[in-house]
Amino acid sequence: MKLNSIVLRRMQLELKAPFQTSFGTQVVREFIVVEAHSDDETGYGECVVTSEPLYNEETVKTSWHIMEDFLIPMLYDKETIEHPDEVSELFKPIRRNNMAKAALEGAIWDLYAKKNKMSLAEALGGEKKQIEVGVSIGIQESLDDLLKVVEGFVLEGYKRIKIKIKPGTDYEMLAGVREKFPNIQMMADANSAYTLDDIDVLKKLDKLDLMMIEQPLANDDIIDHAKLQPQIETSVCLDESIHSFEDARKAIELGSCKIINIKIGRVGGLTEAKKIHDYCEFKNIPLWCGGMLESGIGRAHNIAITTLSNFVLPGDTAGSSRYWHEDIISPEVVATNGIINVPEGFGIGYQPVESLMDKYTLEKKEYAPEKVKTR
Ligand code: OSB
Ligand code: MG
Repeated sequence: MKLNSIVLRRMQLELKAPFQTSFGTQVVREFIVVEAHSDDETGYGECVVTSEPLYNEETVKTSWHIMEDFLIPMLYDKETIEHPDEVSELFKPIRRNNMAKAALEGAIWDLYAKKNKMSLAEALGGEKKQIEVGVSIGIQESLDDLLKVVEGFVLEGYKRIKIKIKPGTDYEMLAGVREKFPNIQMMADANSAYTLDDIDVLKKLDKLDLMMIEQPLANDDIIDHAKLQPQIETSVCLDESIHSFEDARKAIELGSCKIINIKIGRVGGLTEAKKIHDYCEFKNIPLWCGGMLESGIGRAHNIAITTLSNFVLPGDTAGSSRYWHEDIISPEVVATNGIINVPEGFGIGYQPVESLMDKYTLEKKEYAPEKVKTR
C-alpha cells in the first residue's frame, strides 16, 4: 500500500445528554478523524482521545502533535506498507500515546481491508455476523432519574446496562435499579474512584448480582486489584490499567481481574488488541469491547474487533442514536434488542458522509509526503 496523503480533522459532536463519570462530565465530544488516502481508496480511523487528560494522559492537542510531528513522518519513512501489523512496529520507538497511534493504525487497517476487498472484521479474523451490545449510563442526580434512564434503554431493547458509580453514589443507586429490574444484566464502572480502604462498600456490592465491577481502584494499579479480587465475589474487570499485551499478561498472572475490557485506542491499535485477545482466549479470560463515546467511525472499528471469538460479553458499543442527533456515517449504527448486525461491505462497512464530516469539522490539515497543505 502506498499512501498519497494523510488528512487529520479535529471534529466536534454534541452529545444528546451530558455524560458524567467519576472523573468528570462530557457535554460535547471533541475528537480527531484520520483519513489515509491511497490512489484508489481511503481508510478512516478515529482518535478516541478527549479534550482534557482525565481518562488517560492524552488530549486532542497532544495526540495531534504526536501524529503530526512523529507518527505521520514515521509512516512516510517506509516506502510502502504491506500489512497493517507493520504500523505498530514502526511506532514502537514512541512511548505510550496509544490513542494517537491507534488512530493512524486504524485508518491503515481500513485501507488494507478495502484494498483486499474484505470487511475489516474479516481482515481481523472475526467470524460473528451479529454482536451483542449494552449501554453505559452516566452518573445521574437521583435514583428517580437513573430509573427513568434505565427504563428508556430497556424499552429500546438493550439487555445489559452498565452504571457509573463513585463513592457516595453507588450501593443505593445500584440496589434501586436491581429492585426495579430484578433480572437485568447489570454491571458497575467506577473509573478508579475507590481504594482498598473502601472494601466494605465494595463487598456490599456482592449482594446485587453484578456481572462485574469495572476498574474499581487506581488507573495505574494491578497490585491492589489483585488484593481486592479474592475478597469479593463480583468479578473485577480492568479498563484503565490495561494499555498493552504486557499489562494484560501481568494482570492475569497476578489475578488482578477475571475479565478485561478492550478499547482499541487505549491499547494502541487493532494489532495489539488482537494480541491481547488471543492471549486472553488461551487464558480463559472473557473480553468485551469498551467505548469512548465514539463517532460512527470509531464505532465501526469497535464492531469489527468485537467479531473475534473471545469477545463473549456484551460491549459498550451502543447504536449511534444513543449518543448523537446525527452521526457522520451512512447508514448509522443500529442496535435492535441489544444486537448489531455486522456490516458486510469492504473495510469499516459504513460510509463517512462528506457533507456531515465537513459540518462537524473544526480544523482540517493535509499531510502529503512531500508537502503540507493547510485549510
Ligand atoms: O470507562 O468505559 C469507560 C466513556 C468515556 C470514557 C471512559 C468510559 C466511557 C464509557 C462510555 O463508559 C462507553 C460508551 O458508551 O462509549
Ligand atoms: Mg470503564
